[in-house]
Amino acid sequence: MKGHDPTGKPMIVFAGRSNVGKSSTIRALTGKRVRIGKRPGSTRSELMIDFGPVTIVDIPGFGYMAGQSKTAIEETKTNIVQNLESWRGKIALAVLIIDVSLFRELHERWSNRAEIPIDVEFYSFLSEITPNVIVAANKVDKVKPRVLQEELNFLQTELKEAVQTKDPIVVLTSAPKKRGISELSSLIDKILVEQGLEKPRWVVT
Ligand SMILES: Nc1nc2c(ncn2[C@@H]2O[C@H](COP(=O)(O)OP(=O)(O)OP(=O)(O)O)[C@@H](O)[C@H]2O)c(=O)[nH]1
Ligand SMILES: [Mg+2]
Repeated sequence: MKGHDPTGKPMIVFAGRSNVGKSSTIRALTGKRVRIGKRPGSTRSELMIDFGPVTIVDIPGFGYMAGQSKTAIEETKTNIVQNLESWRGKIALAVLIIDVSLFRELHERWSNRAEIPIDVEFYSFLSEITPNVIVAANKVDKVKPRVLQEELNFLQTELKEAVQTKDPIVVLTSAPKKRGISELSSLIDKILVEQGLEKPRWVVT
């Protein structure tokens, strides 16, 4: 099934670093028992989920994966980028999942090495593929409430700096606790309707 969409329906792609909760978020939205794992690299190739009027695509995480060599990790990333490019015309929207409890720490680590943080790089890339990108700042349950606003501001500032032509759409989520999931599904629906597309039946509304 890799890289091949059997349905031809509009795609909603879920992308993000390994272990941020892409599969968990899809499960919370759709009730489909997609594979979830404790270790990064649980989803090894694109999974196409036929979901009513749309195809939901669970994309493998990029970045670190347990038990994988650096070369293999690089190859996975190249593969993801190529697949997304080849689906360009079919993607109705992209959901970028970010682990908000780790974002600042990872961001600082990459910036200190004079590299573009991978979450931000991917946000720019997805924004080139589609004008419709939603960022789900997931694992919000792991962030201390008193620093949450600060972390969110930091994330929004970094995203805005990366793609200056529009304000980022960010929704705070916790997939296992189902927090923010109905907000996320409403945002997705809004974007689908704007494009004249049909809304799927989410399990959480
Ligand atoms: N605390 C907390 N844990 C979460 C949240 N979302 C996912 N997890 C946990 O994070 C781990 C990874 O979840 P997955 O949904 O498999 O993540 P993924 O992004 O699909 O991972 P890969 O397929 O490996 O790239 C699992 O142990 C989940 O239970 C969240 O919002 N809060
Ligand atoms: Mg996964």
